[in-house]
Amino acid sequence: MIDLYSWPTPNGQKIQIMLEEAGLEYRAHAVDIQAGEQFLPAFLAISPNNKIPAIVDHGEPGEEPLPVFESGAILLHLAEKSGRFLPAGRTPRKETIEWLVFQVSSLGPMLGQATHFRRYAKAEVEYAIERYTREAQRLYGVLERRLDGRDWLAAGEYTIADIATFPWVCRHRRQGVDIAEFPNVARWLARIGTRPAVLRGMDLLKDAVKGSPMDEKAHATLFGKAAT
Ligand SMILES: N[C@@H](CCC(=O)N[C@@H](CS)C(=O)NCC(=O)O)C(=O)O
Repeated sequence: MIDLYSWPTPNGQKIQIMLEEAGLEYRAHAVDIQAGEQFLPAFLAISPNNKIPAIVDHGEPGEEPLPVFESGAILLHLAEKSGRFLPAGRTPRKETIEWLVFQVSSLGPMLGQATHFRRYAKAEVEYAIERYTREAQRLYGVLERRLDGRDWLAAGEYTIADIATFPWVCRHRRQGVDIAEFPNVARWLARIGTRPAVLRGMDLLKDAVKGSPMDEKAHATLFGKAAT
């Protein structure tokens, strides 16, 4: 059994999708990051960077519960546990890890900044909007070239690299990206977006969000002094 601590943001949804795809048994717990639940000591004990997602894998009977934080580490852990979505061959495994790391270290942080300055920043900072929107468009160009003649990002099959990337790229509008300019990416999005496990993973915990508006208090919790 796995305890999942999440919130339906792109980083949370990666793990929600993976658990659904791999058919692993899990219990989902909402961590309301807009209400500051990520700063509670019990959550910090599993996720010291006060961010979702995190899991506790209870493993086999007799094993110690294993906490894991950072979405990339969680995806690798779940892929190894389930034996799915991380091919074993030398080159396919290397490619999958490369595109997973590209997502967690380049794509996610930059698309996050584009969204922040376009949608959440209190002041309209033109320089930051331009800088991060341009960077988002450049990164979509990287994906577009990679998906030219390929159905999947790595290894010639659906892997944790695709699972990690999908919940970020499906939010292209708020990142200032016109997906029509990236037809290979648009086709890849459509290919993944109809998978039943992806739909279930994307929907998980959505009801919890309905009771947690993104108001002044939530903004201060996420982006104000409390967040430092
Ligand atoms: N590098 C982390 C990033 C996780 C992350 O940024 N989580 C956001 C939601 S998408 C969060 O928990 N934010 C709450 C906060 O910063 O206080 C990962 O990939 O797991």
